[in-house]
Amino acid sequence: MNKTLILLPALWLVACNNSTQPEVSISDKLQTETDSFLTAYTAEFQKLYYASALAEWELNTHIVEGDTLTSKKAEEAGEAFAAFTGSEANIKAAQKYLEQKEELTDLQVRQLDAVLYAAGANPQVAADIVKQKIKAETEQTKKLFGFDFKINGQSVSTNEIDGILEESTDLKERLAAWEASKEVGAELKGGLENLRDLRNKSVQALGYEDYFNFQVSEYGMSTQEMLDLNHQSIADIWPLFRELHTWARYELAEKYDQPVPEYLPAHWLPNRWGQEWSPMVKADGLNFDAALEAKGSEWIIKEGEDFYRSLGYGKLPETFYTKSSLYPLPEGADYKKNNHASAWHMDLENDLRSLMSVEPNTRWWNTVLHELGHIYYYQAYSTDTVPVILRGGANRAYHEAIGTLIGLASMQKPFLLQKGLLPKDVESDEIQTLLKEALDYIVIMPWASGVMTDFEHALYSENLSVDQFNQKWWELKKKYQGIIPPAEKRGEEYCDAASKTHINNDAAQYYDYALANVLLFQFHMHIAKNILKQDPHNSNYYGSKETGQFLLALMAPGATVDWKENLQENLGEGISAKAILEYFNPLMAWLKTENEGREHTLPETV
Ligand code: X8Z
Ligand code: ZN
Repeated sequence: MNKTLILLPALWLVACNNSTQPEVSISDKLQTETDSFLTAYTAEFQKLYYASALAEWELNTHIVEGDTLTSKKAEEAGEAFAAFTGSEANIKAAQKYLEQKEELTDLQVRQLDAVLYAAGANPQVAADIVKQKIKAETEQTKKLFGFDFKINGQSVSTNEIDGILEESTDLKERLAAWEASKEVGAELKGGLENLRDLRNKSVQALGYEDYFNFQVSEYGMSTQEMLDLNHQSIADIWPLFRELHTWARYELAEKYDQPVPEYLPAHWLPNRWGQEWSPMVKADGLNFDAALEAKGSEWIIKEGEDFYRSLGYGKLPETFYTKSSLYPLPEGADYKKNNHASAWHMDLENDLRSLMSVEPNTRWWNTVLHELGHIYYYQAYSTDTVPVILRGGANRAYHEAIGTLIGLASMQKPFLLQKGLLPKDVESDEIQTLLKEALDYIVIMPWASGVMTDFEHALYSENLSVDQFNQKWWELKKKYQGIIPPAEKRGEEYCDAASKTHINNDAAQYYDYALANVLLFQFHMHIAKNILKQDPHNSNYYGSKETGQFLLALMAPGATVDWKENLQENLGEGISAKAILEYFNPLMAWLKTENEGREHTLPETV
């Protein structure tokens, strides 16, 4: 995830009115006053943001059982940031200037809106709730990432669990790994219920309907519009997903030598949440795990940087390498770290870091490129033309799209051949390649736009009862993903939703990934067809400065622009699933033939 402008709160400020000359127009005077307010606000904001990011970084990279000092520091820094951004003085000042927004510049209005949005997460009127929320969030992070996953009493890392789910054909072993991965959810259930209430109450104090609505509002959309957009995207890709689901049931039944199940048992799939299924395709010419293994983890990161540099971007600052936490902890370490990948814009300038546990395999290759996408995005808008408080994506989905786009490009054959990651004489089957891609990029859609989005909407906007958390979760998994629990029922003693990182620490934003997926195919089709003039299924971005410039035009303005306008300007179209459908269109005919005579268990429409 992208750890920027995550609204961590307030000193108060008085805007100074230093201009009284009569020849200055009202508008000039107001603009000057607004600028002084924003300058003073920004300086304090950035200082407190950095302090809070540093403390959060420590909390996420050095988790020691029984240590309370690190979390105390993180809470204090979070409270200082919350107190500043949520202060009544800042809210009043921003509101006062916005009353005369016609007299202000667009950039000033955007910054004042950002001041109010930042206040929304931590309003001083709800100071006690905000304090409790910060504490509860810190506790949840510690529990989530300090959790000791165990299979048959033996501690295992999440990388090891993922390895079993990707590789093992032993259903007993798979079940043990899947069940082990869910234990953490039960532990986090109470915390999630508490956080739901605290998150809702914090934002309601400033007039948002609930926390889901607060997060959606950053897109300039209503809750209903966001739900509609997500449901429409699922409807658009549903016929293809339904074929993939049918294909997967038959394929996996054969692999495990089992009868074909009506729905997919969760432990059959190569991912803890069934969100991406591409490891199911192991065709020669598509598998470069062995090549990556030989190159090693450091090489993957350097090669990732090299890819971005080939597009015309600069070197990463030395501190990226010295301050990031890029690899798994050494065996026997007496502390733990956050096991989910993220990118951090620590000071909203040059202190750029990533938190990962890179191992040399395809999954991490993609994740490295994804995280570097965030890092290069941070660099793109850390310029004089983008005010510090607008250093975010045009929207959050844009931020998620860039790195995943480069991940997609980096898996196409011409690039892999150029890098020597595939042997020169490799035979590859285009349909198998497309199938492998669809098992990630199509399969994630009903998960992200459906299961995650509807669950968090139910949680925050509909106040889902705590004794229905797991029931709701599995109802949505079945409806959208066609996935069922390994055994008859997963009762309310579990909380499988809370086994997903974002449910705990990146709340009510997961549709970002679904929208990113839709957008990135729009970007990709444009790049392949109009810039590279290559087949979108066999393209090579490497070395294309023009592609770099195109992506820079999306990234460099940060949040100083309206995302819908930016999309129109750069692509001449609005957000639409047309591109992703066009890309995967050739696969549909193949799947239909493969699935002929097979029973489809998902309905024709969702
Ligand atoms: O969380 C991530 C990134 C960090 S921003 C690794 N992703 C989602 C996930 O893992 O659930 C990337 C795709 C979906
Ligand atoms: Zn991300």
